[in-house]
Amino acid sequence: MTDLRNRVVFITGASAGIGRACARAFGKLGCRLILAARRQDRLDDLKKELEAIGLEVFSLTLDVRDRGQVEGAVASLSREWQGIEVLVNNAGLARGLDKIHEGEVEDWEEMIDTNLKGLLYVTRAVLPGMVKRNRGHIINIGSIAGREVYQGGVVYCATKHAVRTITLGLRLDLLGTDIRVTTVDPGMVETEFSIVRFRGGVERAREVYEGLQPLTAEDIADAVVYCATRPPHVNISEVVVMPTHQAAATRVFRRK
Ligand code: NDP
Ligand code: 8X3
Repeated sequence: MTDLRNRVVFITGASAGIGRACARAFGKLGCRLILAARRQDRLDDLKKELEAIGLEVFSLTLDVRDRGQVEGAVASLSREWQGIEVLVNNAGLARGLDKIHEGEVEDWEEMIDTNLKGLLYVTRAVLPGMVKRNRGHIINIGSIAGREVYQGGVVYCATKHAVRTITLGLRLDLLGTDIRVTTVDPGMVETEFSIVRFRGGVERAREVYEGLQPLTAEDIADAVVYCATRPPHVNISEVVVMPTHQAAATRVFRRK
């Protein structure tokens, strides 16, 4: 097992859902946590909660779409926070479920800027330090949307296919280093994801999970921590996690 006690774990999108669950799960291992997201109040609450159990937490109010902000934030980390051991590239979102010919270009741009460009900006800022230290682990949160395409989800799926390509490419570019690269690709997880996708449409979001037991954010955090804690010579390349009653993105069994 890799002992991550006192190691620095940097999680993007830590203010909700999978990112927040990862923060708590790595916290249980005694990691030091850099938590990034745009909603500072959420980060403050989580920081307080984790500090109350004795953890060291550094919160970064950060929009991953803003390249300057990302570069500045990583460059200005103080010495004790610089040695990032695990980067969880989790920040991401879907907007809308429209067919391409009816889609909103602004929605496409937001998804591409966040899921693809944002992930690249953060990786570009953090990775040189890992290469220099010849240690580290990048864990990308992909999706089954990176492995299949569904109607109305083309641009979201394209961004997640790109994440998968980046994961595969990173593993090639980092060959010969001791840095590990993993993608964790979930099916349906009940978080704020669908509420964000439908711009606050709580009822529509609820229908997504109706009649089936979706994954929880904690289920995914569990998989992420599993990957991060394997012995250093073991790289879990890909993990696909689905609810038992989901066979594919749009193939689910729902109890009436
Ligand atoms: P949530 O909406 O619950 O959480 C998304 C997180 O991403 C929030 O913390 C949000 O923080 C952050 N975020 C969004 N945009 C930005 C930004 N521009 N800069 C910084 N942080 C940002 O959704 P999930 O937890 O479900 O999603 C996490 C990841 O999991 C995403 O990459 C998603 O694509 C992926 N995923 C989700 C699945 C699901 O069914 N839920 C399935 C497969 C993959 P804030 O708004 O405060 O910035
Ligand atoms: C989120 C899961 O099924 O909406 O990545 O693509 S899905």
